[in-house]
Amino acid sequence: MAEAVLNMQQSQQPTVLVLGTGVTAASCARYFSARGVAALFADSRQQPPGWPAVQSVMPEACLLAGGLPKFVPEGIQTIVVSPGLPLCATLFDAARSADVSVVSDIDLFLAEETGSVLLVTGSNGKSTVTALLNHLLCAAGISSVAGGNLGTPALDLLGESHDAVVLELSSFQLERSRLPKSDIATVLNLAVDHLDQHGSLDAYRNAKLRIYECCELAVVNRAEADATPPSNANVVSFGLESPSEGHWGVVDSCLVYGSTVVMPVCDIPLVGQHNLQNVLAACAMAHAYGVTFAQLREGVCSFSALPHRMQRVPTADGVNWINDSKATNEAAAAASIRSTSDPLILIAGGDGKGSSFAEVADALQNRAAKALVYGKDALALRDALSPAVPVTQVADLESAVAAAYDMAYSGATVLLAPACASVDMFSNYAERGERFTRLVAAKRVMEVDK
Ligand code: UMA
Ligand code: ADP
Repeated sequence: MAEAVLNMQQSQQPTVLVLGTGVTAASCARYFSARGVAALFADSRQQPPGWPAVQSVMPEACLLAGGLPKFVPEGIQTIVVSPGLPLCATLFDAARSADVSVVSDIDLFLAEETGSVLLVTGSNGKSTVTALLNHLLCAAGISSVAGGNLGTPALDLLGESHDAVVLELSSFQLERSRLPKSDIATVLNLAVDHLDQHGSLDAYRNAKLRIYECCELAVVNRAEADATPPSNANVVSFGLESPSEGHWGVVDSCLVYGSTVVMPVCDIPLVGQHNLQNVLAACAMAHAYGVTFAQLREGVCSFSALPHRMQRVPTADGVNWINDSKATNEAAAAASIRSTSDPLILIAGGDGKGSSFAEVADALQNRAAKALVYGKDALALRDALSPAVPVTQVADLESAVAAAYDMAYSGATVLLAPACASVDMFSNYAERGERFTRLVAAKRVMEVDK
């Protein structure tokens, strides 16, 4: 139970309780203060790091810190749940009995958004597809904005003028939302992730599939038998093989829509088969929205990969150093490993979120590869990968880069694809990727000095 109420200055009785004090909570603070509604905030931590940012928007707001309430505080009519905190059954039961609505920031957003809504979820490729789709729409002259799990919280997009909005949604945002209504929605793929929080693959899948419950058009990956929409949904599919008319695929190294050739695969400026799937998904959604084939071609060719996704780190040593810090689960790392060539040195490590790393081991089978592992789940990684390749356990990312530098020679690839979250040693994947890039750059300076 919450121990402290900080700031007793609030003059207006709060009618909204926001659970969490992170980026989502700050966007809620902006949303409610713009509407003259007072909110109360709660966080399980004694001194939540995001509270000052929330307070700067709503200086009079109160915080219940050090625990989440088990009962609905007096006067509260709505509870907004942030994606990152555990679902509190006792509070939600109490809310139901008291007729208090429990919503997500996505519910609040969708209730007010007047433009077209395109939703993207999946285990991997969400950010790439969200950014690419937004780029395709903008390049075709459609005023579009993007956000959600990718950067800008959904509520902060409401103020911006636009015709379409592309939202990346996580399983947590979908699980906490009531009715994720949209014009076009996709589940890109399903792989093992976040088992530590969802409890089972079924629960994780069910959360993701909610995106199809109320969409006008479902864009479906033909290779994902477990990610199908309801039988009455309108469907456009994509896949890496030849498609039937009205669907997306690949024929003779060209990206096609039915029997229409849209562009050669070699013109796509993104690395790997996984990115080809991402391009197909984004094209399927943009085309369904009205973007022409010529506009799609132009848009795809002018798109640059997001940072920390298969990003080359320039060096003079002839070694191909790649920062794929955003590969935060085993399926992502496996996809990246498969898009590199031998000889390969893989750097992996961090918090494995309960995964077995079997897919990473599978991707390394029969490769001229070695692995360097570090972090919270280094032992589990070592045990899983050592039947496939020689594995060396090191203390941290710095030691991993130093060891890779000693092992690698011209023509080799060193791939940071951690297959893990970064939270055991870094604030986030971006900090991890930046550290890697800096460490590699420092080695380059040593090389020049030699
Ligand atoms: N926390 C507590 N106690 C609380 C509340 C939160 O300990 O009472 C901790 C949790 O460990 C959690 C962290 O605080 O991990 C942040 O939780 P939050 O709900 O306040 O998160 P926000 O800052 O609002 O950011 C969230 C998304 N974060 C998560 O879902 C963990 C951001 O996605 C998203 O950009 C933002 O909303 C805007 O929509 C980040 C992410 O890592 C990038 N997402 C995961 C992923 O992509 O795999 C799902
Ligand atoms: P997300 O937002 O879902 O984490 P990103 O677009 O940021 O997805 O990509 C994260 C990582 O996932 C990439 O660095 C790559 O390793 C992997 N990845 C990207 N797209 C796919 C895909 N379609 N299938 C499998 N893995 C992918």
